[in-house]
Amino acid sequence: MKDVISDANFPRTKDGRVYHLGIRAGEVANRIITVGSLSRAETIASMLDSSPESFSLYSERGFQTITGCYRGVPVSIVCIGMGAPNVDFFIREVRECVRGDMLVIRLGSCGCLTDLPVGTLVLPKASVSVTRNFDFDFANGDFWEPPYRLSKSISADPELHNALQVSLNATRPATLKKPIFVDAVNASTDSFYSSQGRQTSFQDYNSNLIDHIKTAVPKVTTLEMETFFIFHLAASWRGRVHGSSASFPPLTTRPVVPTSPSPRSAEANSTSTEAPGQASILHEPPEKPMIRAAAV
Ligand code: R1P
Repeated sequence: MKDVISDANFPRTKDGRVYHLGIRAGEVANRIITVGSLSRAETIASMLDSSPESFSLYSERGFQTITGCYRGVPVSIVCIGMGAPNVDFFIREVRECVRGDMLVIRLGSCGCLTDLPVGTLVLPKASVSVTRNFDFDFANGDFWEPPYRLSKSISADPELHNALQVSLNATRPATLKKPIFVDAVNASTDSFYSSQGRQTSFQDYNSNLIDHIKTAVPKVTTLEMETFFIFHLAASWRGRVHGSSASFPPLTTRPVVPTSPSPRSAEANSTSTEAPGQASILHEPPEKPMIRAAAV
């Protein structure tokens, strides 16, 4: 982005545009639906009033902001892509472009850790985060550090959560027979792979992670990558940012987590390309309990 004013704390262009979303005051509404994919943003935007004409901006950094009115009420749809860093750009930069309260609802997809039917709409009342512990020695194994950390839980904004539930119940087409589930806690992860328990070619020490999350977090139901970070920032900003979330489990009711043999076990057993000692390096020590059980 050109012509950035050199304010290291909060860079903007000379005409007042925030650095990553590319918008400025007047181009984003206080009521925001955030999504991860452009097609989802466009589908929702197609429901906006035809007049006044919507504003739309796709930033150099890949954030799409569409602002218009729904039944006369100003609303924005912001496509942020995935993960905590993008949530951080989104919440902080929009916060600098609006006055008064800022209401954020995430509409996204998720994995489901229970036997809820695929297509159930889940509105989590709280979320924890699951993050990779960078102090754990992933190359050699580590008896002293846990490979993942679970945070304490943080609640959705209760008023927005209730309003969303009431509104969805009132407006859901009768043909949609799947329930809306609200007695749920979400877990947001910092990786789609390691901290969601997927077994890949990397040594992630995560074969018992899903079971650990289910044991440590009462009512944990969904697994995705943004909700916790929205709830956390909303709660941090002196009560003027309100966050809620609704997710659909799109494909499976439970992530597939093979227990054995894992790809790296197979790798360890294949001696042809191993350096001396590599098999023992690949030996996985018993995983210690993750550091903190989440209190929900
Ligand atoms: C990973 O594939 C993405 O899908 C889920 C996760 O939170 C992550 O963003 O949500 P969305 O479909 O809403 O992006």
